[in-house]
Amino acid sequence: MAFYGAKTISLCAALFSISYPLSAGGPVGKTVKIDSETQLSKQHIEGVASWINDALGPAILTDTSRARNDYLYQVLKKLGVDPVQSAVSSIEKKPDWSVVWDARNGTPVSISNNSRAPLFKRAAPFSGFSRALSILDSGRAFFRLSNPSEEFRLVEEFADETGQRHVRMAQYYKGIPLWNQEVTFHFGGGGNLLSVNARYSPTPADLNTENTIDSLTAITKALNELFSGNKVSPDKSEISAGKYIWTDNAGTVHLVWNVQVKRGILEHWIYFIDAADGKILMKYNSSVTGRAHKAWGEDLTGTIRQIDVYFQDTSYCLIDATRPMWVSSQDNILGNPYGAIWTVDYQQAPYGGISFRNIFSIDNSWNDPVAISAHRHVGMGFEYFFNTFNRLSLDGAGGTIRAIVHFTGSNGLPYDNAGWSSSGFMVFGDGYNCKPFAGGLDIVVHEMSHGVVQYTVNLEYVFQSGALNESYADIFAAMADRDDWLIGEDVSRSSAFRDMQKPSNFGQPDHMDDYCNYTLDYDNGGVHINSGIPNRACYLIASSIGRDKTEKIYYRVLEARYLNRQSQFTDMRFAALRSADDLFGRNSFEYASVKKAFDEVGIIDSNDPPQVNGREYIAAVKLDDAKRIYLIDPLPEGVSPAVLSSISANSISGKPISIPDSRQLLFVDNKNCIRGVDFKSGTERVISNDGVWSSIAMTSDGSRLAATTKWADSSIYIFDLVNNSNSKVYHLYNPHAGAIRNSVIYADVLDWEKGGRFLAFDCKSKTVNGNDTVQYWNILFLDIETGEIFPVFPEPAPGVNYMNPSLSRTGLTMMVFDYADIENGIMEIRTSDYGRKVTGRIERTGRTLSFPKFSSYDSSVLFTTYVNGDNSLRKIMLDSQRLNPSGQSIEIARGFIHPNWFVSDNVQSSGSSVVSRTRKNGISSFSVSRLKDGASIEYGLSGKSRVDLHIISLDGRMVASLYSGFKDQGRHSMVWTRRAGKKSIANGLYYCRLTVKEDRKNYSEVRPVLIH
Ligand SMILES: [Ca+2]
Ligand SMILES: [Ca+2]
Ligand SMILES: [Zn+2]
Repeated sequence: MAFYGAKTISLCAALFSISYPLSAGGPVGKTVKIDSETQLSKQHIEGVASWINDALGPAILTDTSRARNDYLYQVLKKLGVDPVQSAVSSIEKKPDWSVVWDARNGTPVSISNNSRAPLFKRAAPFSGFSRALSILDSGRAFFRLSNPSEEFRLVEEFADETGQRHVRMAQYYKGIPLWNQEVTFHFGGGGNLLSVNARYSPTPADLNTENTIDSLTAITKALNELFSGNKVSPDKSEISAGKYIWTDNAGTVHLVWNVQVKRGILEHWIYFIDAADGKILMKYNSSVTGRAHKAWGEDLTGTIRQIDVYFQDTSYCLIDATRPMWVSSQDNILGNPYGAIWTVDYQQAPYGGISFRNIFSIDNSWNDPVAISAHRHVGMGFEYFFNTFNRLSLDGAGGTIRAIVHFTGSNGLPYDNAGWSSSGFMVFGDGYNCKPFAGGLDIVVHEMSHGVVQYTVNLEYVFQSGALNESYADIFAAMADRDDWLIGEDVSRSSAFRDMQKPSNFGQPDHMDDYCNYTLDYDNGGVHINSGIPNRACYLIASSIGRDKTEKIYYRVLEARYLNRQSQFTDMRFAALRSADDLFGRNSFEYASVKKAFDEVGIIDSNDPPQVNGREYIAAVKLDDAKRIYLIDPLPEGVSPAVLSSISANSISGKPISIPDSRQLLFVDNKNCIRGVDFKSGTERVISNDGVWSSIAMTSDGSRLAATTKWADSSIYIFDLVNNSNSKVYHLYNPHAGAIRNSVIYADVLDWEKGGRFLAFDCKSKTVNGNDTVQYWNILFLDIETGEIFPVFPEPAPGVNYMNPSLSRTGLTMMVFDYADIENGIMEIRTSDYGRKVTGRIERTGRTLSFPKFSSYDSSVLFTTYVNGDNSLRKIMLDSQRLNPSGQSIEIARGFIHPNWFVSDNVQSSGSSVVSRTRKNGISSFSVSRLKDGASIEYGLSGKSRVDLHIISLDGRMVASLYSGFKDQGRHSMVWTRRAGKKSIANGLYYCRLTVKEDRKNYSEVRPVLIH
């Protein structure tokens, strides 16, 4: 048997010679390159690029995800300068914990345990405060504190009804309080730490607390400023001063005099005056000038309701400042409140633009029932999400919820609808065909839920993903307004808008067989129509397991991000099942109920992975003498491995294979040439016969190929296959502050971020440690638009190596990589979400580099490890955060290395896609022409059928039924005028929908019609 990498393990040998003698055979090592200063010329690169372009054909360029790059750029920029980089190494020791950091000062603001906390039946007596102090003390470096027990004082400690114990502490330094700096610990009944939330400062050790101005000087400063040019004397004012350590918005601490001046009943000025030089650092009129009040007013049902309003200056307005998200000190409450529920008035202003004003009352009497209903219903919606899911506001972060009432439609009439704006507010019209929309709790929660969806999985508002967005809005609407499954029953002048129990009551399909394949110009592809199908699935689940469990399953899908922006109905099935699995287990009745419900509406398990035609396969290099590439079926009952390449792959390189799309596989052969294998035809060809290449990676749109050479040339070569003259050599450098800039020796593994602008790579670098020159591996990002290089991790400590990065396939800021800490003998696969600055651990790999790769949907990781003298190709499922595993790894095959996932429809898959279902249409013709106050309609039928003709508003509500009944084969026509129905329809654009039922299947077509 030939052991893989016999010549290539010198790094490994070097790595492990410190703590591990390298055993015979040995694990896969890192690339060793020829020591050479050789560099290819730009001219040469352009030549290669044009060969590749010829060989591959034009780039597909369908990917529009470049927009993400700005975000990624910001993330990377921050990584480069952020003091919280050290987070990675601290939390690496505790992979069960997630930490969110204060970007200003590098302190943790949230620490939470990812694993389920053990349950304790009875609370054991313990002091949460001393436990909290000892945790702070044992993690001084992590918390950035020097002497926690002197720096924190207890504010309150209490146990709640579940037995959890909560400890709130205030921060001090040398006995001086830090202004509003707090840390709160939460313990389970057994004393186990559950979570921590905090806003505090690192110990301000550099702060000079001596030689300050005295309090009188500070007070004089404040009064001079406040009363300058003012006739009112300070005599009537209440004045106090106290010494604090105050943190400004940039996170810098100052020793200050906090001077407070109360003047009259409306002013309470707070000054922060630098105790060193008397400078006024900040001042504001505290919220004492305004106060939350209760008020009463009549709502749209004629009932007197209690609401929460806000008093400031001389009047009251509809700002609810009583919610737990309310921010106590803010300076523009009437203009832009934080953490409020804020109802404002559009005043029926002309359509277009957003102009609104506060709804005021001088004497706290209220006489606008629309505003009262809106304010109250938004409050109830807030409570629904907060009490049911502990969700703080729509964005989950306490953002103000804005509702605009008395909105105007584009036809100049009162808006006959309600809406959510992606800018983060809701509008409610007073209605024309309908009653004022704010009067429906389900309508209000429907719009709020669009906000919750936007701030979580942000489903794109077209076709199936849009229908899922609509469905989610209806689902929470029906959960908050829990007495029925109707939507809009309190607003509609007939019965309702939609019925989740029986969607067909309002012209919606309730089974995939009746799915309406509308084009984008009709209701964004039927988002308000086809939502009937997932709506009914939800209803069926709830009728089996109850609403309480159902809403938890649906909310977890959002919270765990089990859907993507373009998720389809089948993905909703997978997501709901996954969520039910998390909450109740795979063998539970709840799981089975979810499955049954989706089956019943025809959203079936198609065996197709979501969003892509085809299945996931693996291509890997077989570790025999020939080292050819094989196709491996990851399914347990799948086909056995089959040869893909006739030529040996370059197994010395860290990444010899790149599969940008389902068309073909590129690889570097053992002569350092680039070759391609076409999946469809099976043909193999030479793409570059240069004989110099080592690792390759192509962008998913096929527009760029990155490569390294066999030389230690400190370079990455980018072939731009769209614009050849942009092909370039990037000379690598070390971006860490204080590092030797030209200390990068060579790069090995390459991987593109989904958008194709940023390339992650690992590189061998050198550093000086005392008298020794030490070599180590690190992971960096190259921005190919600017040539800038960003670090992902802090400069590795001695003995630490970051290697073999693989990035998220779906556009998350996720990376999976090999981590080797030689000093401490740790070798493991780790994950990092460098956007959120959290890390996880996948698996310890003993002494093996694993070359991990995300699967096509980031749901699992593929890697190799060295087991019993052979390389085991393994797969491990990830949890919802994609940070930690959700189970044990399983072996897929033996004797393979360098695995790569890809999706192909090349091999026959066992199911058919739900969305691609084809069917014949019973409608042979359909035309609608406009008449004054109506329309003339003509249509043809290919057989005797049941026919429904409806007028539908732009958002899919049926506003008039023109005909329902059977019609014979042939042509039919009718004239309809709007006065013919019982109720009138406002001027505007509508759709005429013709639905034909044949063989128990509905076929629908729509035509626009202007009614005027
Ligand atoms: Ca109701
Ligand atoms: Ca309802
Ligand atoms: Zn909606």
